[in-house]
Amino acid sequence: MLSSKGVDFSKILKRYDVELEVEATPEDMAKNLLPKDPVFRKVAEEVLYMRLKTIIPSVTEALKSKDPLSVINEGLVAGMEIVSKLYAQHVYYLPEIMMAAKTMEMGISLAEKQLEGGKRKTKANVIMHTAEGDVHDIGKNIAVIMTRAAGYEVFDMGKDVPVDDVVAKTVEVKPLFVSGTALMTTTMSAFPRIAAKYVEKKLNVPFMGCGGAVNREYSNSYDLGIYSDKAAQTPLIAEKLLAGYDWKRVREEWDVIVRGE
Ligand code: B12
Repeated sequence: MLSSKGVDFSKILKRYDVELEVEATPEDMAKNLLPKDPVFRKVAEEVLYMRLKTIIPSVTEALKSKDPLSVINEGLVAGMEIVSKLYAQHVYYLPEIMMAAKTMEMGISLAEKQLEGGKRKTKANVIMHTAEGDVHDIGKNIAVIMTRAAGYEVFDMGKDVPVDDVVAKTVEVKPLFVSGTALMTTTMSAFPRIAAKYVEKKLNVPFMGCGGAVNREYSNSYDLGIYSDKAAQTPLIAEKLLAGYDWKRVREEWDVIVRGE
């Protein structure tokens, strides 16, 4: 008869994915990344720990002392950025990303209502979309909110948007610029294809290539292409385009525009 006596269980019954995980807990890893301000910290923690039940009371409380855009940027989006870092370090996995994004979106829709209360005349039209073949829209949705909050009329075309639909919408609404989000190396090639169609149709519209799959070098590699790294940078670039900068000047002065360097 088989006996387990004397068996060293530390060497068996192991899940190899778990073995890849780091020792630290999410709490340890997040300690230095969370905002220092206690109000923003509380909101960021709700996202980080996926607290669907308490996000609404926490955001309601934060909105009493902070403006809605800061609650979005410095609380909700800051929390989501920590989640992305924990994912990259194998502390969090896909279910956590999805739950945290849901928590963030609940908070954003509440804060957004207060933004709309003070809505001014729109500055210009902007088109935003996620690339053809790509369903990753969490970052794009953040960018849409930031850009709307900065006073632009955003036409959110959603995800997996065909190249030709983006071009047709551009002809229709004559935007200040168009942004595309690509999280996959297989979908980012839609961006130079869109830009080439603009050139062909003599549409002088800057095309902002964004999302985890692309970098500044890639987005600057085709005519009309400009780059934005974080959703919160969009209004900074948009202001310059509104002031008359063309795509070449945005590229040249990018560090100053975005980082003040
Ligand atoms: C969540 C997620 C999903 C979710 C998407 C849900 C959704 N509604 O978005 C689901 C489960 C559906 C999914 C599916 C798939 N996924 Co996925 N997914 C992810 C994951 C874990 C997180 C992405 C995310 O939302 N990050 C958080 C947001 C906030 O970040 P972000 O989008 O980059 O946005 C930031 C910036 O890029 C920027 N930004 C974004 N857009 C814009 C726009 C403007 C204007 C500006 C200024 C800035 C900006 O601002 C944001 C922050 O400020 C990543 C891993 C990773 N580390 O990125 C993989 C990842 C992107 N997925 C991947 C893959 C392969 C897939 C699948 C093919 C898996 C499969 N085999 O089925 C499918 C693809 C389906 C498809 N056709 O698109 C790969 C892509 C690999 C590659 N380089 O090509 C990744 C990198 C995972 C990996 N390491 O392999 N996925």
